[in-house]
Amino acid sequence: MNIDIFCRVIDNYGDIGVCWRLAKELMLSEHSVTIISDHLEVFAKIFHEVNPSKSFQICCFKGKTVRLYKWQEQIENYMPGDMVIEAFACNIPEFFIDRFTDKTIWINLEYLSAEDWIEGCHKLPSLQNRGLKKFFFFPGFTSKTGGINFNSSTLRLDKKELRSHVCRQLGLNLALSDRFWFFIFCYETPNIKTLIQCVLKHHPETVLLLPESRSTEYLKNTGSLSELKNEFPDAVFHEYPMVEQSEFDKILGSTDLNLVRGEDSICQAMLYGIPFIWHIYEQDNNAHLDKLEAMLDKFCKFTTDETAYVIRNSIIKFNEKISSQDILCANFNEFMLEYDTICEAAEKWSDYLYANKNLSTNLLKFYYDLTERKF
Ligand code: TRH
Repeated sequence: MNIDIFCRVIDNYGDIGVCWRLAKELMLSEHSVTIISDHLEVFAKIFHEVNPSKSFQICCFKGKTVRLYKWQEQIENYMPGDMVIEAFACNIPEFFIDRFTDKTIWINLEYLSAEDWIEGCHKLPSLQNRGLKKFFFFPGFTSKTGGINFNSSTLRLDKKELRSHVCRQLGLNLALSDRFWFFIFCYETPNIKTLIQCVLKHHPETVLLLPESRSTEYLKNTGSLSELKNEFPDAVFHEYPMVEQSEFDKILGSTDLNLVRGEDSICQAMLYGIPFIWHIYEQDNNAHLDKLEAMLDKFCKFTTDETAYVIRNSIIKFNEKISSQDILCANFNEFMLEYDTICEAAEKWSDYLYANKNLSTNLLKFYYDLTERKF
């Protein structure tokens, strides 16, 4: 089947990150994918084959090809695919809609949420001009949603092997494999430093993986990084440039703790079954806090009330703008003390998410159900 994915980059890497991950999974299921995006520079950071100066190109990934157009208001002779995915209500160009046939399935891929209301809206059609229908598709955490966006080939690889691979890729000494590993990719907040201090009190020889990112810049610009290096001389603070998304996934899977941010990185972190702290992307009217609470409600069902309390306190407090550093420190300390129990909960949560199948599988099933073809 031919599938088109339209994506506008609002900010950061998550918009194109979600689309690229979905595209890869669809490509590996033998479908022919075209991505149309307005910000190829951002795409090139997570997929190095992309040449941002080209308006059209064909790129290769694991022996499959993907067609890539720079977003434009006209693409001569381009006919829409069988399924057209409009990511995050990005408003696909009129000329393109004009070429839809009565067989075109138009999907509005929404943002991920753990809130219950999405189950009621998932798969609903919304009527458009000319009698066309656009179907809402919501990634989510239950079987009544579109599931989580993940690549079946990269997840659940053996952690030891991943660690050796990451050591080679990032130029880390293999002897560091036995230490506690902490990956940090979040937004700007003083709470990062407090969390690092707490982790390092428990594991002074931690390897901290610090990708080129807003959080690493923040740690450097505020002087926190040099202070931490002085305070914890046995820790390894490893800064490195951004890597391709498939390598990013392997790094997440090789650690003992992930501090991650937008919907794409948090999903991968959860699927590895490793303890995580979610620094959620901030939205107007604190809408993000409802999303965070909703996710915690679901995740915490996989552990005892005591551990749930510790997890909630640590993650919610991390996301508060003005947090007392003493309280945060006490919460993170509890988190580290409960670490083994949190690992068990994270593993169960990951198993549960896997059982709901991934976004690509659920989307294809929806397409085939709609068009009454066999899956
Ligand atoms: O980058 P994010 O903060 O993205 C977003 C956007 O702001 C978006 O508008 C918003 O809707 C969304 O968050 C919730 O965080 P996210 O989603 O985690 O995406 C990061 C992507 O960057 C992810 O696909 C992984 C990728 N990445 C790499 O491929 N290599 C790297 O080295 C790093 C650090 C990230």
